[in-house]
Amino acid sequence: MIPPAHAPARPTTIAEPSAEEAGIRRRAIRVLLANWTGAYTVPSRTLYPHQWSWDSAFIAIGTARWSPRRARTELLTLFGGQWRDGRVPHIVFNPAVPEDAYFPGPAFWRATAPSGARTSGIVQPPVHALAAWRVHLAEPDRAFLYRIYPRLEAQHRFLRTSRRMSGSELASIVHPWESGMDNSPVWDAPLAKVPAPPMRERRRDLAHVAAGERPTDRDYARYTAIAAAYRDAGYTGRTDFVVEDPLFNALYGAAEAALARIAAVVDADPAPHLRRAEEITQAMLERLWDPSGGIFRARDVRTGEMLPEDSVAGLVPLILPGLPADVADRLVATAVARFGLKDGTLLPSYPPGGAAFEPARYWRGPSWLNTSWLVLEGLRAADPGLAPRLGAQLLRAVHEAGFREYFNPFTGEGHGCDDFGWSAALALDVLADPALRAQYRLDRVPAPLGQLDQQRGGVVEGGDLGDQVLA
Ligand code: 2M8
Repeated sequence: MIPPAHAPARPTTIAEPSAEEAGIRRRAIRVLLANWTGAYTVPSRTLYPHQWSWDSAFIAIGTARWSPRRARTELLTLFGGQWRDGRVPHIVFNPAVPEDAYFPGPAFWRATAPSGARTSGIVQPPVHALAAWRVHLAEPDRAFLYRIYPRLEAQHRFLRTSRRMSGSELASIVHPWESGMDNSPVWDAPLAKVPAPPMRERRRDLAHVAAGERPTDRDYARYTAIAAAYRDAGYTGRTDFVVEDPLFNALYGAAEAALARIAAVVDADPAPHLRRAEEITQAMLERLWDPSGGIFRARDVRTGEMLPEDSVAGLVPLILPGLPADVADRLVATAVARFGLKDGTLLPSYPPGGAAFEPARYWRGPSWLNTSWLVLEGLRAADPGLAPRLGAQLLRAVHEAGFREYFNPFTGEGHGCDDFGWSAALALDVLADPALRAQYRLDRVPAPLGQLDQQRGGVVEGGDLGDQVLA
């Protein structure tokens, strides 16, 4: 029967998405469909027209919420660009895209994987085992795990054998691009020592995004110089930039824990993965934990010194398995005090009180969905009451500004490119969790809990968030 036009909206419970949430979901899937190439998803049709390593992992996590088959394909395609030494390059190039669409393209990197794919020669944070496990949870598929497990193991073997540069259990990165947080103020000190002759090549990013929202020319000249030197050394050894980064290593540890789960399904031995996860957590506590600051910091392996600046990367170890409770508590306190976690603002990539803070420039202050999502995942264990607040903020950002690449943490204004892959994907993952949606609904209605049910057509039945979540 068609309801009369004046009929009140059908009451919904939290188990069912509201019209607004269904709209976010529909628009997110539309972005992922538009960025899908047939075998993987580009981060952006304009700014990043190839396959990026950690983007694909985040995109797989969100894609698993509506098409687990595509999510599996996404990851397996990425591993199609894996090198013989196990490294997973940070970009696998699309041969159909012209060389001048992105700099530095395949002609700069001059690297080809055994599969014949043209690739870069550096890596990105190893979030892939975690992604593979989440994809499996969305739709259990042992055959997929059997295929991807040896590839994930090889990826980690590369980090263990080629990137243990300080002698600790931690992996070093040899380029700021390997951190994923390219122009973070944390890299200013080590980068300042890198000689940077002016670039001869033309930057392509500025054709798509305003210069004030991207790294400076000086930073780009340094990125190019470090990458060229690493390439010319045959993609081995150290560069002028060698750093142990807390985000990279937190994901490395969390990924070992995920590998243990995967190993158990594919009849392999989980024990070595569990042991390594513990060793990485231990090494992070010994080398990167700053007890006076209550945050993890990067260490410059060339000088042996901890770097003076910190960033949201220092909070990501909340996802580490076996993190001592007192350390987790300190991290939460830092997230609240210096990153405004409780303020109803987005989680910035760099603390707003820091001297280098810029709310709209790339990794120097804006909020990104992937780092916020990682902190949210960590909060689930460390402070389950705060996790929904962050989830609600993510949803508000994409609802109000669209699936932008990054957001002003105070105003929510969107920056960088539009229709950005992981922003759409991770919003889908957040939407799939009733507890996070419940908080989003509460935040949307500025009224005391008791009044909410009348105002929102019966969304809240008992006035107790816990009841709804269980509904
Ligand atoms: C950004 O990095 C690339 C270089 O890898 C660039 O600026 O051209 C970063 O935000 C990185 O984390 C991300 O993976 C990549 C694609 O989204 O863009």
